[in-house]
Order: sequence, then C-alpha cells, then structure tokens
Amino acid sequence: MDKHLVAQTLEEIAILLELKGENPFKVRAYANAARAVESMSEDLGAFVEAGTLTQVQGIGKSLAVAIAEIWKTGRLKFHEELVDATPPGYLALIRVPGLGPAKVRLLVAELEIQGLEDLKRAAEQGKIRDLKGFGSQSEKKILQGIAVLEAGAGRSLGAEVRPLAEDLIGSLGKLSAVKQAEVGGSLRRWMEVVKDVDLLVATTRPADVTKAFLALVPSATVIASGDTKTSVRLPSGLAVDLRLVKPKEFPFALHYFTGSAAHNIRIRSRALDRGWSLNEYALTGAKPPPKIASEADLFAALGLPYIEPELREDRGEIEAAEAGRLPELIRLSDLRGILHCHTTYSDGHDTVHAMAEAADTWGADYLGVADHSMTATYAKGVREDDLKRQHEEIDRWNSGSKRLRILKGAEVDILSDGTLDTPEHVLEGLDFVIASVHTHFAMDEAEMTARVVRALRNPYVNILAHPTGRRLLEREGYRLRLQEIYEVAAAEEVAVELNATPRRLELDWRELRPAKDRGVRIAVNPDAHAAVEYLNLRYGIGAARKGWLTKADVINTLSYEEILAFFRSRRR
Ligand code: DGT
Ligand code: CA
Ligand code: ZN
Repeated sequence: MDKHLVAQTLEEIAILLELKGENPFKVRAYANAARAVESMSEDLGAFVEAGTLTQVQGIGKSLAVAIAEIWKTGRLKFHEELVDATPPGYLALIRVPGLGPAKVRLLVAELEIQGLEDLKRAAEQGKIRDLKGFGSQSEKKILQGIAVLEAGAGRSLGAEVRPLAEDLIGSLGKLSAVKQAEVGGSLRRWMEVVKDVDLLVATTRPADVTKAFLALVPSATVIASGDTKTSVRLPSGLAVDLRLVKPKEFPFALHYFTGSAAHNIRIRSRALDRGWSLNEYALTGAKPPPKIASEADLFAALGLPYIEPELREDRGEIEAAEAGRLPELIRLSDLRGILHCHTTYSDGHDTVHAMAEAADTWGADYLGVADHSMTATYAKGVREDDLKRQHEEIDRWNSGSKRLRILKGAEVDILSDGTLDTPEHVLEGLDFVIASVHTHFAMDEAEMTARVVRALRNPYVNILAHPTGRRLLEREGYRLRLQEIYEVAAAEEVAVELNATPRRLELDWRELRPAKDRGVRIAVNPDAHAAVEYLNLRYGIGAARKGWLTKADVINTLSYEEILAFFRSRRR
C-alpha cells in the first residue's frame, strides 16, 4: 500500500462530507489527516503495525482506525458508504473551477443537475443565472470551467503524481527480483502535465514483480496484466503502466519509454543512418553494435553525449548535442536564495520566523519575504503599519546570530493602468519589489502588454511574477505580447519569474529559451504560502531545466551580496 493513496481516500472523504453539509470540524479532521499522511517523512506502514498512528500530529483516534483499515485492505467502508450515498455526478460537479460544495448542493436541489452534461445544458439554456448567488457571469464561468475540464480530461499535474510514482519505483527497486527501476514517460521528462505514470523495471522474474506491484496498489482496477506489462487505474482515475523488461533490454526500453516520441523518432533515424535498427528492446544490425549497458552508452553509440531527459523534446537538443553545445542545466543545489514568500502578515500560513528557520534548514543563504500589498484585499494585503512591524521583526532576525539573511520585499499589484498599488515611500523602504497582475485579466493583448511594460519601467520593480497568470488545467493565461515583455525586462534589468507553484509553473518552460535569448534573467520562486512549499522549488527547477536554463540564467543562484547589488542597481 502507498501512503499517497491513503491520503487521497481521506481527502475524498473530506470533500464528500463537505458536499453533504456535514460539520466543518469533521471535514477539517479528514482534510488535515490527509495532509498529515501526505507529508509524513516516516514509514506510514510502521506506524500502522505498531498501532502508534495517534502520535502523528493531525491524526486522532478514529482517524487512526480508518487509516489502518485503508492500509491493510486498500479500502474503507465509511468511504464506500459515503460514495454510495452521494448523488451521482456530485463529485464531477465539484471539480468544475469555481463551484464549491454550497453551489453544487444548490444546483442539484434547484435544477436537479446530476453531472457535467446536465450542468452544461442548464448553463447554455440560461437557467443558472437566476439562482441565488449566481449570475450571467457565473454561468459563463461555469461553461469555461467545463471546457477546461473537458480539455484536461484524464490529465494530471506532474507535481501531483510524482511523489506517488517515485514511491512506487522506490518500493519496486527494493525487491530482490528487480535489477533496475525507473520512472519513465513525460514524468521523467518533467512535463508540467502528464497523462499517466510509466514505470519501468528490469527483471528476470516478471510474475513476482507484478504480484508485488499489485500489492502496492490494492485499490486499483487492473486493466491488463501480463509478463511484459501491467496497466492499472487508481481510484483517482490516474493510470499507471508498469513495463517489465529483461536486464539487457533496460537501457533501450528506458530510452524508448522516456520519449518524447518526437525525440525517439530522431534517435531511431540516427541509428538507421549508421546501419542499425533501434527499437525498445535492442540495437541490432549486420555490423555488430557496441555493448550497451546504459542510456549513456546508447547515446555514445550514436555519436552523442548523454542528453538529459528534460531536454528530450526534439527542440534542438540533438543538434546541440552533436555540436557539443548542450547547456549545463541548473540544479536545485545551485539555488542560494528563496524569493517570493508569503507570511502570516498576508495570506501565508507561517510566521516570518518560521519561514526563516525553515529556509535556513533548507540551506538557503537568504529569504525574500514578499507579502501582498494593500490593495490585494483578496489576499489579506499588508497595511503600512503592519509592514513596519514586519521590518522590525526582520531587522531583529538579521542582527541575530543566524547565517540566513532576510530581504524585505513585497508582492505589489500592477493596477490596470500599469501603475503600482503601493506608494513610493513604501517601495523605498524595501530591498526588492515583485510586481504582478492579480486583477482585470480580461484586457486585450495590446492593453495588457502596455500595462505590464509600464510596470517594468518602474524603477522600483525587480521581478515580474507569474507573467501570464495561467493556472494549469484550470485557465489559460491572459494575452500578452511576450516578446515585447522580454525586450523591456532585459533592458530594464527586471527579472522574470518562473513561478514554481505546480499549478502555475510559468513562464512556461517553452518560453524560457526565447526569454533568455533576449537577455532576460529568471527568478525561480516557490511563491510559498507555507514553509513546506519550499518543496515547490524542485518543480521549478524541473521546468527550468526543461527550458535549458543554466545556473547563470537564474538570479537566485547569486550570493546575498550579489543579489542585493542586482536589486539596488535599478534604483540608481
Ligand atoms: P503522456 O503520457 O501523454 O503524458 O506523455 P508520454 O511521453 O509519457 O507518452 P506515453 O505514455 O504515451 O508513452 C511513453 C513514451 O513511449 C513516449 O514518451 C515515447 C514512447 N512512445 C509511445 N508511443 C510512441 C510512438 O508511437 N513512437 C515512438 N517513437 N515512441 C513512442
Ligand atoms: Ca506517459
Ligand atoms: Zn501572486
């Protein structure tokens, strides 16, 4: 059994209880327990066996019993009863962006809506706008939400499925029957959105491995299972494919099933040019190919240096490899500072002190605190006197014995005319300023571009945050002439953010090279609203590597002194 599946079941119970209109404390208990299980660093199974689950923060007595039941049987009777008692379609409705439990209950009660199709019809026929709490605008939003769901159907955020995939591969790798085990597919290439999970194992005992795999995902539906491949679907809808190959086939299979398909086609034709034939199991031909024991050997046989999985998109990596001009990709360990973090002064969950302690433990040299500014009432923006108190707190920390320095920053709103929402005398007191668009998304491309350009020219602005406002699988970004943004950002020496929140991950990795080619520097920022969200940086670095970024392209690889100088140089 895998802890992520336990967490998913608990999370779903929280949603089902909320839909039922249950006591909010009960709802929160399940949601908290789901989070506790998800973020546990110890082995959940050991706690279950020892009967010590209640020692884990966030898990009470009855939840401990529930978790043990899921762990041991792969299911939970209470969960199944809830699913049975929930009108069909409820769970689909709650996934529509903007629809919370209260709205779903109302739609069902008033319009007898039972699923997405009913909802779509009702919205198209204009039946929703007259309900209490809805309007023609929300009707439009519902239709957009359904379209997004339809487009993203069956796809998941990479970050959401990666922990599960890595844990599964870790468990498989420990089996004595397994020689090698890797995650493949789009997940290994660090795509931001993935269709499924591809796992790859080298073994001479496929039946044993298959049996062990199925025991790890007891609640899954088995779609197909044989000696070379087992496909399952998890209760969440996520498909997982396990491929089993012989040890000598592993390098070929790993390369093939990592993809992308476009990259594979290029590599296969390279093999053909050399008189060989390449497939997922072997390199063969009249002229005997060299011995291949790894992916690196395979690339070498084809006259290429090793190409990192993130780059395998046929976007120039083969040409660059051939010319010896592959970038030395940035690593997580290159980051020296963490910028763009929220605290309890605005909508963050942790105090300045807690964020700083955690950043210090993480290994950062500096932390850039950047709470929302005043007009951001949607995010509890900080008032001026509160900001003063925050600065006193920061000064106290900085004069203490800790190695980590805290930078005073703010995330200020770019108003619709391109001015900032924060007065100059406040900006003056900050070490750095992040500017972002959080309102009035529905501008045309020219207006939005002019708005952002004006903000970039403001001498206090240092970083343009989440430049297009997209939410993966939820909404497209607003329209913006990015080329123009790059030119101005480069000239003004304003960094552009690669926001590492899994649902944002933008600038999109496909845009990083065009930006960098124009001279734009990038800030890989966690946009953390809690210290645990420093983990986002891993996903940010995945996207940065996918976008060919090196250490030199990213400002928060600079030392504390260097980044301060970078921020200050703009104001002169
Ligand atoms: P996904 O699942 O849509 O997020 O993306 P992938 O890349 O994981 O695609 P998937 O799971 O369909 O297949 C895994 C890999 O197998 C893919 O990256 C490359 C390889 N592959 C699959 N189909 C083909 C194909 O028709 N031709 C070639 N050359 N490779 C393929
Ligand atoms: Ca895949
Ligand atoms: Zn923001």
